[in-house]
Amino acid sequence: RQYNGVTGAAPGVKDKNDHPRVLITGSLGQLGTGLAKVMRQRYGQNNVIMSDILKPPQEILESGPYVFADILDFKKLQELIVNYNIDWIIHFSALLSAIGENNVPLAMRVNIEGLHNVLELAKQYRLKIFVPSTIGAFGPDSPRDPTPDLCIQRPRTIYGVSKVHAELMGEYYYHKFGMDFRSLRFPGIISADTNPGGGTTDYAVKIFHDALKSGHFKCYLREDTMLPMMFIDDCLRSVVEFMETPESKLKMRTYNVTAMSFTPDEIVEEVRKYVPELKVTYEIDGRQAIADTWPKRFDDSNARADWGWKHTMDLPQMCKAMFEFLDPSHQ
Ligand code: AKB
Repeated sequence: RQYNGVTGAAPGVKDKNDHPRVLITGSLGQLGTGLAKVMRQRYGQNNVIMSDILKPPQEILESGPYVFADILDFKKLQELIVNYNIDWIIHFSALLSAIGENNVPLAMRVNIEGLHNVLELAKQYRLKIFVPSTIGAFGPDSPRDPTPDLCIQRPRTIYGVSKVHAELMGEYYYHKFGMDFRSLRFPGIISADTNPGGGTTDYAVKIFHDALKSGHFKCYLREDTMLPMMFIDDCLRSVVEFMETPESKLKMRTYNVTAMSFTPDEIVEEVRKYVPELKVTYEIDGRQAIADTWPKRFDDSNARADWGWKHTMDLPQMCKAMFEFLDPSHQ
């Protein structure tokens, strides 16, 4: 078995966990397309069903099963779970931190009602369920450097509130009904082949596109704003490894995971190694107030100790991978 350069079967996977049938909601977002690819290589092309409310590009249609699914339509989801004989749900549908603030009623419907639908279905059909959480589930009252798994969580965005709700609801269903709920709190994710949509950490992806397209990076966060980050391959691997970890190893249901922390200043310095003439201007907007309440550094020691989480990419390696993908002439 091999994915993203990692070989070897995960420990302790048997029967339906060996080739689970997986439904991914919100699969056309930043994480879903890549995760479907990784999981299809691992569990079989037709065992991973991508879903979303958008018309997919041709290459997605050709890559394996893709279906329309609105997370707010309980019956439709039920039908998919039965018809495709689903074992696991990966629930990616959500409005992120910045966009959520611009449409709070929609964020509440998608992030909270949508979650209620998948939790109830996971309970009814005894599915294993993964719901990502985020550094945004912490707030100004949380310790920020570093932020441990268990501490005060009083986020100030609807996205953060909905993710604390998801963590608590999932853990409640686990304790009450024995549902196999799992969640990882992700930092900002940096990807080359997909774009983030509406987050506070998006600048760390935008810098690469701006550097290559116009040579002028307009940054909406202050140059000294430190946030935790991770390269997409590490993120996708964390989901697979976490989902395959035997229950007996898990001491918690929600874990922090991270790879690095940096500021706009630090990533600019690294990007200038590839694009020395890069011009940078700072035009601070409302996302600064969000970032100012988030962790600067993330303590993921429990994930490392309990189920062997290990990142592989730091800031220089991540930048190298981004340029290699976006502009092969930089190799
Ligand atoms: C966001 O910025 O909203 C997301 C996140 C850190 O959860 N990327």
